[in-house]
Amino acid sequence: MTVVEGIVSCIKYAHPTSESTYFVVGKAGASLKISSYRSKTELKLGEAFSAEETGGVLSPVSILSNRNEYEGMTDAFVASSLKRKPERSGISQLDRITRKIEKSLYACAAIMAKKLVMGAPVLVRFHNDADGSTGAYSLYKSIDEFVARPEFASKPKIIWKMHRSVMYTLEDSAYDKLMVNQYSSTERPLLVIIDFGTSEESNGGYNAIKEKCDVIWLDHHPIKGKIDFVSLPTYINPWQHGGDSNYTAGFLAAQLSKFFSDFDAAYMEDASLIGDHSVYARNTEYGRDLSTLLDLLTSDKSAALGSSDSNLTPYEIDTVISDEGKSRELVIYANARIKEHVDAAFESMKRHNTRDADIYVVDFSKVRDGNSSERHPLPGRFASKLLDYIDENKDKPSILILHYGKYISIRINKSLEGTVGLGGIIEGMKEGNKTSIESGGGHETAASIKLLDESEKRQILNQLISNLKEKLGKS
Ligand SMILES: [Mn+2]
Repeated sequence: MTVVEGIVSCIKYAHPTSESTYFVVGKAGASLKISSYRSKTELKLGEAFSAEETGGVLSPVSILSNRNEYEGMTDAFVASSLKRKPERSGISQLDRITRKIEKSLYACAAIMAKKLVMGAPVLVRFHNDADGSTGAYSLYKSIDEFVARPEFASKPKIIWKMHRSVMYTLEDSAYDKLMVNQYSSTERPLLVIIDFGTSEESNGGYNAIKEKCDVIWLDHHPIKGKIDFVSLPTYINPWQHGGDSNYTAGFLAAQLSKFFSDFDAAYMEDASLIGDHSVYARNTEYGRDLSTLLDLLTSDKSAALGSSDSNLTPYEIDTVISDEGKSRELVIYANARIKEHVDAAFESMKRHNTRDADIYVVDFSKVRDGNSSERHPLPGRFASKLLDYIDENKDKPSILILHYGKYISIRINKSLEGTVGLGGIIEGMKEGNKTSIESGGGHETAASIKLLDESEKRQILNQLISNLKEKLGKS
């Protein structure tokens, strides 16, 4: 039997048949001790107590009055255990932006660390591509080292959720509320969003979740329209600091991760930049393979892990990349599949000539034909790769329009970014086609349109092509 003194910082409510779990911030000598227990009697949130503990079960003895002491100890622990400056990546154009945002990043790290210490639920949603998943992975690895400190007798709960759309919807917020409602905590729960959601379509979800959670939002998509959360001090986007989409969200999350520990995120930074076709990508072989592997894992987990559960956690990513043999096999498999799809696309694509560029149109249902039950490569990710193949050995740059069901992906050679103004074209089309376009947006060289249904796809495609032709001139 030992004596425990501390405050109840979070309670995970029980199912009818089991007991609640109490997260306790207490003391071990002069230092902080973070633990979780069950209890013989009910404890109140925020209450300081003294209890006898046997085998993880508390028998409270008395209620104490020193609850503020633990708050002070927590803040001191967070301040002393976080790093003040992230290790530089060595890519000077990106490090220049990082210097401008590192105060905000530190503030985010401090918020997150406090939630972890106080046992408040933390939910991380990351985009299902190489970029989003590298961000989640860097954060996972670095926090894993952070919570390996002796102060953490119990590990805090982080819920990792791979996100399959580019919006944070009302349904997403409803799910997240259900998750965090299993807990009651002195610190508000935290939602971290990586690599998606900067669009007006996310306003509803954000406004619903902000009542319940603090939000840290790391993105690198251009900011268009009236977005309710971009002025949050915890919303960080390189576009607000003289950068652009080439400073990827996975790279951004890797910089955040560096405040928590010495975890070396360089490979993840590389894979993130390569995955999102950043002009600052260091084209290393390992980074390329890692990006290919993450593309596969985030689009078709069953191929790698044989699991039908569609969520992918950084823990599972870690299992795969720690297995060198398996990783190598999967990279070969992924590259072979991409090559097959590229060959099929070259056979079926149509070309429109303009003065400044060639526009290619690909119907992905013809490319995917015959292996439609498999998810890799996903049409959007594939479109980016296909453009690289098309642009190989060509003197004129290309634009690719790839459509699949209700989705239209547009990929533009970087040299045409200023000429085309893709964001403006899509905004105009959304405005003029409110009854057929559900949503649209993205980066200036990689964006997409989602239709309400396929009935007007032909007209929308023609409109898109003629809008592009107008910018590119007659051939
Ligand atoms: Mn991205």
